[in-house]
Formats: sequence, structure tokens, C-alpha cells
Amino acid sequence: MLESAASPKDSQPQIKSGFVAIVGRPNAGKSTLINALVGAKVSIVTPVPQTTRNRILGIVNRPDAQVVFIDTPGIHKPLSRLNQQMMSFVRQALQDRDLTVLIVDASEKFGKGDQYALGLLKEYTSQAILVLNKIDAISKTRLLPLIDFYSKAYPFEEVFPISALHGDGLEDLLQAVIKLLPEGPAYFTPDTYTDQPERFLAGELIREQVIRHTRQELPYVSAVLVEEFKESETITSIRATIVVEKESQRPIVVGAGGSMIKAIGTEARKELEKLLPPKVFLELFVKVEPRWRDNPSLVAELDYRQESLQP
Ligand SMILES: Nc1nc2c(ncn2[C@@H]2O[C@H](COP(=O)(O)OP(=O)(O)OP(=O)(O)O)[C@@H](O)[C@H]2O)c(=O)[nH]1
Ligand SMILES: [Mg+2]
Repeated sequence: MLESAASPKDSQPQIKSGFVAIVGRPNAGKSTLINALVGAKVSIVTPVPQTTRNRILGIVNRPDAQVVFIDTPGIHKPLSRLNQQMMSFVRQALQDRDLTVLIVDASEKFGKGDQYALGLLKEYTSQAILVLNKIDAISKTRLLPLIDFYSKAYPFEEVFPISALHGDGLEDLLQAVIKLLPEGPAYFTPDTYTDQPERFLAGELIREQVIRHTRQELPYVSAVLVEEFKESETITSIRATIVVEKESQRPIVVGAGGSMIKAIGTEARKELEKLLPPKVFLELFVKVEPRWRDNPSLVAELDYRQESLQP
């Protein structure tokens, strides 16, 4: 029998596709996991909780599937406007998803914050996979009671003990995710791996170094604003401002004789040149903005989706 003419359905082959929200408490390893799954640095990672402040897409492309993972800020009770915006990103991700991955730091004791995270998951009653992360840092005997506890608390489709840091268990997790996703179109072209503009990602890479260098003194209080971002064939020029909350924090970021800001700049430039080869020229400034975390326009400026709507 002759083949019939291609229908629109044939011309866009259906694959397994969908949006997968990665949620969990601060520091559970969400960003480490999304980077490992995507195979690229889409989201910054530090040892400090509340590093991720946005809803960030990391896209895994396979011949038969496109999985759009959504990295989110850690689930916490929001006090400042910044924290409210962060939690609204978590809720948006829980709303927009086809599937949820709840990631738990298996090396930490179960506490109130975990209860709160479970409560949020229940509120959105999503099909969900439980991921127990950091198994490299625990003895195996801790796993069974945890699995038992969580299985009673929520009807998870699957449970995966993993080490996002070492890449253990990730392929099995990805296969389970693909299996649970519906058939659908590819939402992005196959060479796309994130939705973030380079300018935003550049600011994040700088912020990562600010946190890594100053985390003892300034855990959550800085922001990075990219004021200028100029690309040419040979060099990308970036001018950015590190925003802190108090005058007393300026010398911490600057360091003795400018040594700290120089170290931040050198490390950030190395990371930036991986993203924007071959060369990056980086200029950093420090600005004091009292209570910036409650400043609506500054907080809104940190959301790159809003930024792209601005003229
Ligand atoms: N030992 C170990 N450490 C891990 C693992 N995964 C992540 N980490 C570490 O945990 C810390 C937090 O990792 P992130 O990926 O930033 O955690 P997050 O959940 O994105 O944190 P927030 O963005 O603050 O909510 C970092 O120091 C990571 O290196 C793991 O599998 N094993
Ligand atoms: Mg994160």
C-alpha cells in the first residue's frame, strides 16, 4: 500500500517532552543536579543556602525526548520582597510543570523546613519523583528509613538515591523522567540548553564568585547588576556593579588594597571566558543600597524575564 501524504502530525514527529520542576530546600543540590543533567553550567552553585534566586530552564535534548528542567530557589518562608519573589518562582514552576522532582539532602536530618517543602508539594498535587541527594556523604543505612518515611508522606512515582556532585544515578533518573512525560512537541530548538540571556548568566557567574569569596561575612546580602554588556568578535566587555546593603560591607568586597575585588574579578573572568570566548574584559564596582532586598525596582531588575520585556 502506498503511504498517504504526510499529515501535520507526521511533519512534526511526536517525542516525549515536557517541563520538570526541580524543587527542594535551600542547598539540597538542585542547581548541581540541573547542571549535571544538562551537561553545562546553567545555574550557579555555592555552599551557601539561597544561592538560586530565579526560575532557570536547563534543557536536555535526546533523539526521542526533550526534557525542560526548571531550577528553582530553595523552599523557605519568605520575609523580604526578594524572598517573596524567589518563592513565587517556586510556585510558578510547580504550576507549570508536567512532573516534579523533589530533591532532599539525605545527609541532613529531617526538619521543619522539609515538612514545609512536602506541604508545598501536596498543595500542587503533582506527579512527583523523590530524589535523595548527597549519597556520597552518608552511610547507606540512612537511606531505607528516609525512603520509608517519604513514601508514606507522599505517593511518589519513583525514588532515586543519587549523588548530583559525582553524577551517580543520574541516567536512571533521566530515563524515569522521560518515561513519565507525555508525548509532545519539542519546545526549543535542539541546540538550546537554557533560556537565560548571556547578559543575565554573566551577572550570575560574577555573583557566584562574590558569594564564594565573601560567604563568611556576607552570606545573602549581595546582588550583581550588569550595567554594560558589549560583544564584539574578539572581546566581550562587561561592566557590573556589586550591590551590598551597608557601608560596612563595602570594605569586605573591596578587600585590603582592592585585593578581594581583584580576586573576585579574576575568578569571574575565567568563568565568563568559558561562556563568552575568546576574551572578556570585566570591570567591577561596588555600590551600597540600604535594604535593597525590599526595593521593588531593584528586585524586579534581577528577574531576567522582566528585563527582556523592558524596551
Ligand atoms: N557531597 C555532596 N555535595 C553536593 C551534592 N550535590 C550538591 N552538593 C553541594 O551542596 C551545595 C549546594 O549545592 P547547590 O546545587 O547550590 O544547591 P541548591 O539546592 O541549588 O541551593 P539553593 O540554590 O541555595 O537553593 C554545594 O556546595 C554543592 O557542591 C552531592 O551529591 N554530594
Ligand atoms: Mg540553586
